[in-house]
Amino acid sequence: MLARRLPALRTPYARQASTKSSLRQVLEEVVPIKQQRLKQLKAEHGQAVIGDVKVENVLGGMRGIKAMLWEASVLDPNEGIRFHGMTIPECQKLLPPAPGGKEMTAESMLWLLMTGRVPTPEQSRELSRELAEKGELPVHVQHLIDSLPASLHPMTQLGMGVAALNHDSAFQAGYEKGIKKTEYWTYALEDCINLIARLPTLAARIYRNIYRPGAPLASVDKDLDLVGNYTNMLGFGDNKDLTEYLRLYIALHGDHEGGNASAHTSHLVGSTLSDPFLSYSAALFALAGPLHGLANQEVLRWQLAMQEELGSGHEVSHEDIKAYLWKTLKSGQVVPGYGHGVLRAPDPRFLALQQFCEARPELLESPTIALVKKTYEVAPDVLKEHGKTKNPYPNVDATSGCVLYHYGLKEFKYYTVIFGVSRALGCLTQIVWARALGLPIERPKSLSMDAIEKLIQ
Ligand code: CMX
Repeated sequence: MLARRLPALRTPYARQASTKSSLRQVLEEVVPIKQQRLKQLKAEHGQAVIGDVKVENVLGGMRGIKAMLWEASVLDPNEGIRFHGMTIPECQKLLPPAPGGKEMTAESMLWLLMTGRVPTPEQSRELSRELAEKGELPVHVQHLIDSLPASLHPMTQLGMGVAALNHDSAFQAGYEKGIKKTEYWTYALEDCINLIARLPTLAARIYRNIYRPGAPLASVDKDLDLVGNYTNMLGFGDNKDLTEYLRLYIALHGDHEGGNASAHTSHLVGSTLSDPFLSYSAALFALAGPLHGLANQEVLRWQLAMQEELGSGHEVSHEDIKAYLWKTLKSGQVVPGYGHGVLRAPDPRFLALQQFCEARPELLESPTIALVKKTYEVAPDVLKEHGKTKNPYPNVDATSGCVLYHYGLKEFKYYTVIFGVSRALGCLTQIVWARALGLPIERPKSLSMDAIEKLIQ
């Protein structure tokens, strides 16, 4: 049995603290353990069968095919996401918040995703300091972003900015110099940390240029955490509730296993040894699709149109919302924020964000937040009756935007950019591990209809 043969290697280390102060030092401890574990898995169980492939899987967007190694998180259809085995409530309890705050920080989540260990408050703060020190945007990227028209979608601008950051890629420079395979991950880590550090600065510059042209842009404050700086640069630094909300949102949205379109894209592109900037830039363009990350923008557009037609969430009846849902479905559109490729129950990320609202009476007074809540009370039954979607329950996007809207961040075309800042945590963690574990270039087999029919015969 696998469990008996690999006892030492299978010990979960998620709750063990480490005395090392930097992320790199802890990774230097953890990487050889996982490398050994992978070697053993390959040698002893390389031929074990863990699933089969039906024609419907091939025709159905590869749903259900177990085809990728992704260490940081695993998604259970009913229970939702676990990060190195930890649920969202466990992360909320155990991951250190920013000084003076209550919600886990992006740095704490990044530390957990990368190392599998819960950081101490000092480790998390040390990482905040490192990110803040590396947070300034190179001048050529500032010029590039400033030259773009405000009418260009913020996600296009973000993807372009991230790609242009590869000008300073340590991985690319190292590869050209001929670094050894065993060293790849350390160069990838340097790029990933630089990218995570610069994403808020880049994302805030895009926001300022499009929505607040001419407004001053705060510089990175070395004493703030990543999200504290991001909110500050967006011009909302005085709003402690919004900062806390964004900390929670960015941490819990940081990873959702590997098969989703953006995560899979960054992994695929990274597998060609394209550097982390180019790999994540590609992921952002997958995130920009309305069936994936753009859904948070679409949810708010849809909710506001409903509010315009039916009235505030406090006044509208369940019957009216039902009729509105049917109108959407009958016009051939999807109900944004509902359904999921893997989940078959309400998304625990949605529930955690709803709990954030429940704890703040002023949020419950918001007509839009009330409408989201009332929609949740009727939409699953309508979707069940409609009978198409395999998951009639809300995903995280059903609620994420309405809180931003309430706090005054009303430009919903920008919301996917915030998702993009968040998802870097998981995608870039995977890039570091893919290089540390020496994972090969991805190359699944495709088939024509002729070839499939021949196989069936
Ligand atoms: N409203 C109406 N119809 C829906 C639906 C929804 N919310 N969700 C799924 N369906 C339909 C699908 O369009 C599909 O119809 P067809 O057979 O006519 O093509 C059918 O139900 C079966 O789809 P499924 O297997 O349940 O769902 P998929 O895995 O194919 O797609 C997802 C998953 C998320 C793209 C889909 O549920 C959807 O479009 N939801 C709305 C958009 C959304 O909220 N996206 C955000 C997801 C979270 C994220 O990735 O960030």
